[in-house]
Amino acid sequence: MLKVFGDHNSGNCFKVRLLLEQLAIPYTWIPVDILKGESRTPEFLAKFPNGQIPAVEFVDGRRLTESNAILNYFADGTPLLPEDRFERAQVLQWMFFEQYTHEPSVASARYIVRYLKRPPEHEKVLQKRIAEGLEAIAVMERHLTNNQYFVGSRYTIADIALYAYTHVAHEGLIDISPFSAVSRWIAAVKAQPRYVEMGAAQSS
Ligand SMILES: N[C@@H](CCC(=O)N[C@@H](CS)C(=O)NCC(=O)O)C(=O)O
Repeated sequence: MLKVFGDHNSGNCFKVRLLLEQLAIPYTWIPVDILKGESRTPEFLAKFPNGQIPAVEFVDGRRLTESNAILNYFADGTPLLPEDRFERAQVLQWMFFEQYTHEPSVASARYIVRYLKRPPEHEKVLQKRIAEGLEAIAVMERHLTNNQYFVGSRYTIADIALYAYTHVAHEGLIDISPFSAVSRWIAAVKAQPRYVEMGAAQSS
């Protein structure tokens, strides 16, 4: 069976789990504790040289990393990745935004608070990440004020990529409640068929 190496509390890993659940693709979840260095062992690095999760291993031995690359692979040929060439590029546009602008601030603030327990020596960086995170959420708000979803008026993997850390942004002390369009969109993602909560046990 397909193996997914991940951490149930990681947003990047949650993206993969949410998509596999929504597409009803069976998989085995293999927990990896990054704080214990389990993604940096010689065995893990031999399989996945970048030493990060999520990482997937197919039955035939092929492997894939980078959450958004994994989403693109599994969503290909499904309604969650548009066939139209321009819309596909728009999906990538938002996924690159997520990785370059959104995740480094929103996920990083959450990591400092939730995983590192907000040590005083990280406070300056935390405040910077919170400010940057709010700017990223404001970009989403501007788009979602006039659009129901990120691409093509329907739910795609661009929504999954951006939802993962946005819906838990408060865990990094980023308050998204003033952003009404983002809040409405979060409710719309939660209402999607076969939605699962982050951190929940795997069902397949
Ligand atoms: N760009 C990567 C980021 C993956 C990433 O940052 N993974 C974190 C957990 S969320 C990790 O493995 N950290 C452990 C480490 O870097 O040693 C993706 O989207 O998959």
